[in-house]
Amino acid sequence: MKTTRSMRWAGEMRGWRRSWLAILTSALAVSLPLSLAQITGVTRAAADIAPTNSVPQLIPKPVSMTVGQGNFTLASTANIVVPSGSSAAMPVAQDLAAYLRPATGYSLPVVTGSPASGDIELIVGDPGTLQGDPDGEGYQLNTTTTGVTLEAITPHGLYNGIQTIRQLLPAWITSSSVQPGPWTMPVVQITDFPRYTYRGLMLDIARHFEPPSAVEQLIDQAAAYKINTLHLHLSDDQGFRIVINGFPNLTTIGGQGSVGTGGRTMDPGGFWTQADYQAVVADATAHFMTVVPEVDSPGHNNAIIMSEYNDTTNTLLNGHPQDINCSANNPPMWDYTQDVGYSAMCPSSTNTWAIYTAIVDQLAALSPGPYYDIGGDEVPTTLLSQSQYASFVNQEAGIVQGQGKTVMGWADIAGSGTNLASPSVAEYWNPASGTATGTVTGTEAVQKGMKVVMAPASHAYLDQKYRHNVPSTLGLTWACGIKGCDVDKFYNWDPGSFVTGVTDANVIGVEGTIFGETTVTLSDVDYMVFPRLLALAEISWSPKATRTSTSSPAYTDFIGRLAAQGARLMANGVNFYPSTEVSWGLSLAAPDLTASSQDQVSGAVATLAAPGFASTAVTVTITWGDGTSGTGTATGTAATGTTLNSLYTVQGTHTYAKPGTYQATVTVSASGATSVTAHFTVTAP
Ligand code: TNX
Repeated sequence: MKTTRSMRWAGEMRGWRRSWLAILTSALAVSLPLSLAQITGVTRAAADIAPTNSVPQLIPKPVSMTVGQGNFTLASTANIVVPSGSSAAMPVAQDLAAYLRPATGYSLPVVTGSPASGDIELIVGDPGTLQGDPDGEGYQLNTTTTGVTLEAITPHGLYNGIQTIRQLLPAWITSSSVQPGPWTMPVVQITDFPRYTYRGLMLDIARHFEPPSAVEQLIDQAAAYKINTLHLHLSDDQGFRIVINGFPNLTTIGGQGSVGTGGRTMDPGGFWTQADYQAVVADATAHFMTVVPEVDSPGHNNAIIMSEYNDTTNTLLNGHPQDINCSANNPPMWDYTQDVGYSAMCPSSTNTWAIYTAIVDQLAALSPGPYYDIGGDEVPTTLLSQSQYASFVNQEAGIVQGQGKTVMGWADIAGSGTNLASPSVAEYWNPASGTATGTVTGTEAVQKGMKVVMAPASHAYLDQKYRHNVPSTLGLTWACGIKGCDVDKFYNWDPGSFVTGVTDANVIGVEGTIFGETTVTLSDVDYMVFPRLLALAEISWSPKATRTSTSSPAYTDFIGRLAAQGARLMANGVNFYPSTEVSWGLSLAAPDLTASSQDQVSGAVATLAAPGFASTAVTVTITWGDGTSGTGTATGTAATGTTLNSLYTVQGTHTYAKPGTYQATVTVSASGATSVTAHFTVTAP
């Protein structure tokens, strides 16, 4: 059976008023204590009169940010400094250096001692500003024209802070190849910490297999937005993806296929060795991300049933493993479609428990995080009665707790008869809100004292289409209907009041889920995940705001900041959907050039990020610094299907009349976007 899822100062001030106010504001900026300037959260202390500094386009939005005058410029001579005796900051200092070296090309040595002018200092200590921080994930970041100081109570806090440093730098800092810079950051003071402890991304490698390398890329992409949990859906009806010692069939048989797409009955499968899993966990840990393993039960496990149904010689089973099968089909059969709700394992079978005990014990041992997820979704009462279902959940919960882990599962596990309580976690996935019928799993969880992760499908399911038939080849429609779920749906809701009775007293966080029925490659996954994950990252990190309509100031502000993230994602090689809700910003990187011996420039002068724009939709003007100017062209690969357009190469041709050093500029404009200009020096020999 298939379950139904159903002003800035407004206008420009007159010149005289502006300069009069500028004098007053700069006087105030000097004399005002920081705390006063911070009262309104994000403020622009004197920034309106310092045209070099606009408000940094950060996601998630920090708790408090004061923008000052002037910039810090990261120079090739900079060090990343950790105070002597503060080894706790060292790994994160190394992370920062590793993030900044490729695009800057600087050596950025990580040293201990005292910072000199131009250095970035990382301190594990108490900056005294993080009282509201729930778990030591916050940080205090101060940049001046001469240095950067990042201080946090824990290394995790520092790690969150270095993600902010990256976003304060130009978009090209995310590039893996050397870019021209200059690497300036505005003078700011940021006090920041998360609203919620759990900020997750769930990836389904069961419906379509993904190799560890793809998952590691996704980890890096998500960590940049302070996501701290990777929930791995390791098994479902169509595939079982991790080796379990003692049950080789689980992967040799259970891992052989994936959901069929594009007219195929079955796509290729695959599985991870335990060493693969450990490497992914280690990579996640290095990104301060916790892995939550999930092997779904007692339903969504046709792959397990198909693997073990005939495993009569396995000494860990009793010779009659057919009794594990409580599915709609007996004997069971493969179904590589998107069907759900037809499989279940029988709670009364000792073989069921031999299999699940091995799975839980081994995955718990391989996973350092606090949670083990038992799944628990979508088992129709035609397969297991509610009491059979509850007895299954209770028995497996005992195994999980016996391994020292906290039970997590889809909120179905809060149903009648299960004896779960705090700190067990129910993940709320129903799209229903308020007091609608479907919200019962949320209120049941609260009645049991369970903690709740909010993932309402209509606002957090990254596998749903953006718009009607967009994209045409990826995504499902059950949660978002024909209209789809674009960025606004992901942003305009509040986790602490979505379900009546499920409040911030219960909610520990938010999770975006990318179920894998239609997504085959990492590129597919990225296209569905980005940019919507950024909305969830902000909802789960930033302070509560009024996010209830597409015209709310919070949404308008978010969309503006999101526009600036496009170039950042592109430079980082992240595929994403260029939502039409966003006026994506253009970004240019123009290195200095040396002309040919004939004083000629011909070919590439800049790289352009223009998300969602055809190369023919941009206009390029180049002033060559010798009193002449001309047009240029943008070349590259156009967007196709679910692949964003490439970064474009901006080309120009010019011959200088005589040798010299010329200060040139390249300007790109496109309809609906703010023009961008980059400066470069041409040496004509
Ligand atoms: C519901 S949400 C499911 C998954 C599907 C997903 C598709 C939940 C707990 N179960 O089995 O893959 O919808 O969007």
